[in-house]
Amino acid sequence: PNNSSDAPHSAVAVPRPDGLPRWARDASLGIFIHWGPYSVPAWAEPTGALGEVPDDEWFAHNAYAEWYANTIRIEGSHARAHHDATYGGAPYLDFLDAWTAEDYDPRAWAELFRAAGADYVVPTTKHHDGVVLWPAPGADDRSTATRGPKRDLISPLADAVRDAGLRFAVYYSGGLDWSFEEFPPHLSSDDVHTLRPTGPDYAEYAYTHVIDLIDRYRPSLIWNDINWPDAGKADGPHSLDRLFAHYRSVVPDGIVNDRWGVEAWDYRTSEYSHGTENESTDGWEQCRGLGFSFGYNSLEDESLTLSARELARLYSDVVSRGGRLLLNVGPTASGVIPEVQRRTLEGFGEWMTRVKPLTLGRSVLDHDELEITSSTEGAWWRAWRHGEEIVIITDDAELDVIGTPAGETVTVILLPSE
Ligand code: FUL
Repeated sequence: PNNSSDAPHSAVAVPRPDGLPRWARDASLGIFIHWGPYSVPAWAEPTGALGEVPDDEWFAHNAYAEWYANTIRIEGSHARAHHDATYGGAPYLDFLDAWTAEDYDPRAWAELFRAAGADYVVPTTKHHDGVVLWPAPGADDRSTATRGPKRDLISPLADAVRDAGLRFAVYYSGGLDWSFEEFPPHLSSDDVHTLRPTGPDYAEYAYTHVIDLIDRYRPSLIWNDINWPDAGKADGPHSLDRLFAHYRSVVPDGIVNDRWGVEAWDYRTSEYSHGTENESTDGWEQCRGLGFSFGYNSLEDESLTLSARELARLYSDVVSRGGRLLLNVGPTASGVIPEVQRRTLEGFGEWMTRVKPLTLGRSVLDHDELEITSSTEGAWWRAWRHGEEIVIITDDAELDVIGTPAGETVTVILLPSE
């Protein structure tokens, strides 16, 4: 961080000098929630995973339903054609008014996440469309508190999540805000980094928002996205330094991710196949949806959604490599977790009742240190250390462990069958 200011707040240290707090080291599963006006059209082309679709194709065919407001602005895109045919080309913010959240039951969500084995929950409080899900200062014209659901959607979730024994965190899009000022649509990753609000007005706006989130909800993690307004990176009344200092004073064991556009983070992130170079750093976290989107995409059926077995495999892989999985759910506009997603979480949760306790205090184990045999060709397995015990997750019932580095006890757990 820029710690050069003389002001007393400049002593803030990001990352924390003593590394990640205990809760974040023990954590292995977060639940991301992308919920917004985009959940009303709930439409995107399921083109593939971020990082696997070429950049010059991604934006016009964006698989992220939460990018709908941008994708429909791209001439000739299928999303534009869909939007024109289905909604007569209506202004995007009409979806905010159409979003009622009438079935929203944060306690049911929190219970589902707890049962899935989650440690923390990260809802979007403002995504790139600029719509705020809480009574954010200066945003009444684009807030769920005044339009659409006509309520603070974040507060009851914070309470429900904490009552279920999980940590509460927030996502905030500091880099992009399509409501704050006009920009041409983003057609490339370069556009994302150059066509964004960066001036002092927006720096103050975003700063005030995140301070408000900290004071109201005391989040255990602030997951900023894309970047931070450049004017807020320098010293001044709305500097990131001040923001971090305030955060540390209100939430002493709170942490921040790595998307502030400055050299300041408590841990690094990856997203689908993007940023995988970060996956060897201490305390890294991979985020992704159950399908190819974060926001609910009604085109994603079971065939495009991870099964409990696939999710268990992904989770085991991440955990074995020292990471955390931040797995996204995309609720419908009415506030229900779609059946395809719920089924996966429930199946996974059953398996997690055995696995989860074996992840607390875990550490990475060099797979070459294990001697494994199987009658199955190319058996899949992942392993980590848990105290004096070695935990092995495999899809192979024939797998046999014949040697461990120090003769430790071995616990072998099979993946769920489907
Ligand atoms: C990305 C965003 O552009 C996506 O919409 C999503 O929020 C993901 C977690 O971060 O950078």
